[in-house]
Amino acid sequence: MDVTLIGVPLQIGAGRLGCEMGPSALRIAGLAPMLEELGHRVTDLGNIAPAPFKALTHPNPAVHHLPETVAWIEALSEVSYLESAAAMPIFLGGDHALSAGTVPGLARRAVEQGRPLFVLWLDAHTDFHTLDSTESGNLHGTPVAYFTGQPGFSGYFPDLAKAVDPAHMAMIGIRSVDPAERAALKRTEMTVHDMRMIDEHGVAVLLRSFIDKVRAANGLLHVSFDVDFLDPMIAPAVGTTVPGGATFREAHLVMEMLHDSGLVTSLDLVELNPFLDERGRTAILMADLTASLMGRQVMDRPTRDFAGST
Ligand code: 4U7
Ligand code: MN
Ligand code: MN
Ligand code: MN
Repeated sequence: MDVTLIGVPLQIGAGRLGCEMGPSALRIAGLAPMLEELGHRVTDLGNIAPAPFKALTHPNPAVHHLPETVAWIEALSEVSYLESAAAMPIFLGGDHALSAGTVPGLARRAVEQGRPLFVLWLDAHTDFHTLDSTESGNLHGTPVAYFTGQPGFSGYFPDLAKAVDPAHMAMIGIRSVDPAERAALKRTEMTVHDMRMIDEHGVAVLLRSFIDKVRAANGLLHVSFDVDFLDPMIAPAVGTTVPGGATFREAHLVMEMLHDSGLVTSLDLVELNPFLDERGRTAILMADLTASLMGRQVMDRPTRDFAGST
């Protein structure tokens, strides 16, 4: 497969600085050689920069870095639209506000290809705040509300060519939802699998039903992977740690099943804050998980597993 790496040194969407170093850490962890070893052709485009800023203020006084974030979203949606034409883009974040740019560009690409865009959101959080509802004002908590077309972004964030249908999304790993997000999500058809769902059913059951849905619709599948999906014991390099996250094997299984589905067409790796890491272990884990998504496996898979299913 042709893979394009795109560094997004964006950090102002988060509450603490450091995600700017994320793209470097993922590169130093050896992401490109790992993917080449799996037989992919990898092109690293280097880091992108934001569009020029325009002055912009919002009545919610908590909101910060709005003009800068809008400038990143503008640049990113163009890059994701262009780079998804012929290759699989992997966006090396950078905080999660970057998905407010990558996803709308991919949605525009999907329209052109006449296929629906599906989004798998791997995160402790639902990132479903509007500019009005956010209390922290950290815009990495808003991308999903924006790209699914919730009200309140018009005149601030760029107009969407096409909103993502909430019914085409699944969230897995959720364990921190603010009251305003919870209320707004209830009004949508979004599939939200919290950690309890993983505990009760196992992550494979939840993911398989989503994969089946994407396949049945002949959809494109974007995966947005927030480091805090993982348990902080194995992935400390994140500013927004929430205990009780996905284990090492749960996360690898998600990636392995996604690989076998053959449906993933783009990926965000977000929220890595190398300033908070322990000797690069979180960066290396993110690179290893990406390798699993791109085909690395422990043993070759038989066509049928022992339970008889393919
Ligand atoms: B991330 C939060 F209040 N909801 O709005 C907020 F809990 O991209 C967290 O998922 C947002 O890491 C986390 O600040 C955004 C908070
Ligand atoms: Mn997030
Ligand atoms: Mn998160
Ligand atoms: Mn976070």
